[in-house]
Amino acid sequence: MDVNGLNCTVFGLGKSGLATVALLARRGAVVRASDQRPLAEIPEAAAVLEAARARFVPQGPEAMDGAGLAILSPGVPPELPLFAQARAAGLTLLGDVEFASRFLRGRVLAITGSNGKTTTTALCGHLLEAAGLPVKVGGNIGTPLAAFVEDTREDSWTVLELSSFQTQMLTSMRIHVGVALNVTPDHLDRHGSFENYAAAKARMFAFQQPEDHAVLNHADPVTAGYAAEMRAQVRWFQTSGPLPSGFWLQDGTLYADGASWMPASEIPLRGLHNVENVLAAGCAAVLAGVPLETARRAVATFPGVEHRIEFVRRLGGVDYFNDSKATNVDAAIKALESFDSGLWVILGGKDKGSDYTPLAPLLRARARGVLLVGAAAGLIRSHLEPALGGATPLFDSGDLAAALREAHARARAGDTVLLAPACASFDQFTSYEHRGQVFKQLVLALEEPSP
Ligand code: UMA
Repeated sequence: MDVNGLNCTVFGLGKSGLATVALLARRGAVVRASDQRPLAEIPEAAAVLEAARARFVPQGPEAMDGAGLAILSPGVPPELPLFAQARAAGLTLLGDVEFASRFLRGRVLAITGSNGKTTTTALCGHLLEAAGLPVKVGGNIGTPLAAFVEDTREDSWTVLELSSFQTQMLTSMRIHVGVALNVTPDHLDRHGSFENYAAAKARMFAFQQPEDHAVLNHADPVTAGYAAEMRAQVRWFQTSGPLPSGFWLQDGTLYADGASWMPASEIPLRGLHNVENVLAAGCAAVLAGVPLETARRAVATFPGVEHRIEFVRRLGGVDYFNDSKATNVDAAIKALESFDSGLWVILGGKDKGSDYTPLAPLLRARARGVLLVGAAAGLIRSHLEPALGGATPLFDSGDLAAALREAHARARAGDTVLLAPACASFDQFTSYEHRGQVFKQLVLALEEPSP
């Protein structure tokens, strides 16, 4: 794509926007950079804007005056009226990934889903690397595509985690191997309905060619439904027993097209959902050219991902786990399912329009107590209290420090304290990573209980 001399406006000056500003400048565009916050509140933007000779403009229709192209960060809703007006006036609006993909060389392996996509993305990168394939990993996992797209090569693979905010904005990007893990309610505050959210994710496959592959979870009704519209070749995976072809789990063994691939006991991650992630990653990696045996050995050495059911410490016989990335109800359910009993669960944060009642059966069966934190605490209590009927006590802790003090005082040897908030972090933290870091620091500062 030639943007030399073109007037371009970038909306949102977080990681993606700033990487896009820099990419545009390297490509000779005349750049304006916009944010709903004043520039003074985004200290990390100043140097990038100066290097790109980009002018800051507040968010509004004027930011696009005379522009030939506008690029939106994932967190900037394209449904805002100012973008509808700009589109109606003929301006091209692209999402950050779609825009960066115009500079991409080589092939793309992309992963979407409501849960598990970060682990699966990191694992795919690990498997391709183990096979000696040139690979770069980025997207929603943390490094925007714009930051490294110019380093891609004709013979390289780009492994991308794509959120619904990013897939929603795809208009041409070709994905050679696309993986859809699952689709459960998330981000309904932004997408408006579950149907819109599922459709946003399905766009990942819209520009595939017949020689490309779609790796779909057969056991998830939404991802299974994607097959009907698919132009690419469908490959299935599931943890619930054999399939005519594809990757599946049966009696503790992972199978690849009918042949035994590896025992589930070799997977160094907790939970059935992680077996699902390994099946999806294995299937995708083989399609990218990784030999099965190489994939098997590499799975066993996968270090896992920070903030995903991450073991922090054992203290006084109590295990502490950080699953700050459980930012929705389904992810929290997956975390609860990964432990048998004796749980002290920290729930809460910023609500995203969720129904928390599906957590109740697992809490009733496996938790000794629930510690509520953050802005959503009252709402979560109102959903859980009737559903739990007093079976599991709920404590109003307010914040993470108080929740940990409470859990630390009450937990007995053999118990597990689990941060699995089921909410976004933005009420008390800058990101789920920030929340996870704070949690880990607090856990590491806890002292051995006196005998
Ligand atoms: N902003 C505006 N106008 C708006 C809304 C936001 O100007 O109407 C501004 C904010 O003031 C802020 C900037 O936009 O300055 C933030 O941009 P952003 O929200 O797009 O965040 P980035 O820092 O660019 O990070 C994004 C992803 N964030 C979101 O999608 C919310 C990161 O995923 C991703 O790692 C990064 O791009 C690189 O691709 C995080 C995330 O929470 C982990 N993702 C959601 C999830 O996983 O559930 C989708």
